[in-house]
Amino acid sequence: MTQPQVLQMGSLPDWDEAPLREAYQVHRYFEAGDKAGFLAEVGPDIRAIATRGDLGASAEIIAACPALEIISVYGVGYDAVDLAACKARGIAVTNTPDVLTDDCADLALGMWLALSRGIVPAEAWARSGDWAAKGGLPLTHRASGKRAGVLGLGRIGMAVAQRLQGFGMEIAYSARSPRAEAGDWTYIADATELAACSDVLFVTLAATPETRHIVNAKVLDALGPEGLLVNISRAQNIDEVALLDALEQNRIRGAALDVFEGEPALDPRFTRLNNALLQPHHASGTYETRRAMGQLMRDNLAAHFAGQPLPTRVI
Ligand code: 8YV
Repeated sequence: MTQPQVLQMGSLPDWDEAPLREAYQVHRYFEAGDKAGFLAEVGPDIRAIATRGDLGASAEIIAACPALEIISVYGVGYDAVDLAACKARGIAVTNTPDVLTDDCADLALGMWLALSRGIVPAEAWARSGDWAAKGGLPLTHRASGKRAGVLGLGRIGMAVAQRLQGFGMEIAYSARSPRAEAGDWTYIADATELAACSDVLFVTLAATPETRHIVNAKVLDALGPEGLLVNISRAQNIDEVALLDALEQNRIRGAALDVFEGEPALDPRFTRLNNALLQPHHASGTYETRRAMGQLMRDNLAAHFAGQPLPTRVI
């Protein structure tokens, strides 16, 4: 039997590459020099796209694959997949939720603690000899026992909030509607009002056209000069220019960011800031989680071609 043809959008760990190539005839889009020529040649036979959360699949790529049946995303975020194009043609889309929740929440908490307590500059202080030469590190700010706002109480937001409870935080959250599981946490639907009630604002929203730039200058000013911002979701949830302005003008105290517009290239303004903690989009980047993500991405493809229900279907 001929193997289904799969378009692979980006590199994957070896432990996913090998089984993918064993089960399918894989065409590696990311290695093609002439992308348009490559798509014109292989596109008509493609039945599945294996892609990553950060790469997705554009309307143009989907259109170049007229026999496409499924897009399997290695990642929980599917904002880079043109869902309208998929819906119009009945193409299934799957993602990898749950398996990465704990790692994303762990990193969010780690970034918050590192930012509040200046752990990265403190390490440099100890290592560089500044400690011996200049004395103790300038004082930092307490992290625990303050007010946290969780913007988007989905799976990851919930895991962040649960961890924050252990730090004695007063927790408020936004979501489409109040969540029964939120217990005594305060529901504040509006992002500006949530920021005004927060010492630290965690952005844990899935990116949609409605959430684009939801964290804007007004929200940042509501967070205020003592406030911290942590983003482990998607860059487009924040107006990055407004954030850079706020950080440069010390209108908020600091930001810890795992995601950037145009990543992996960063706006050079970020690299000049000493009140920002910058991370290379690695919230899900552990061996344990990445193995589970790869397995789930492949399980979705396998279920599709076996005519079985898809384990984690988006549409
Ligand atoms: C990426 C992510 O998929 O899950 C998501 O939505 O953004 C990440 O897990 C990962 O970096 C692989 O590209």
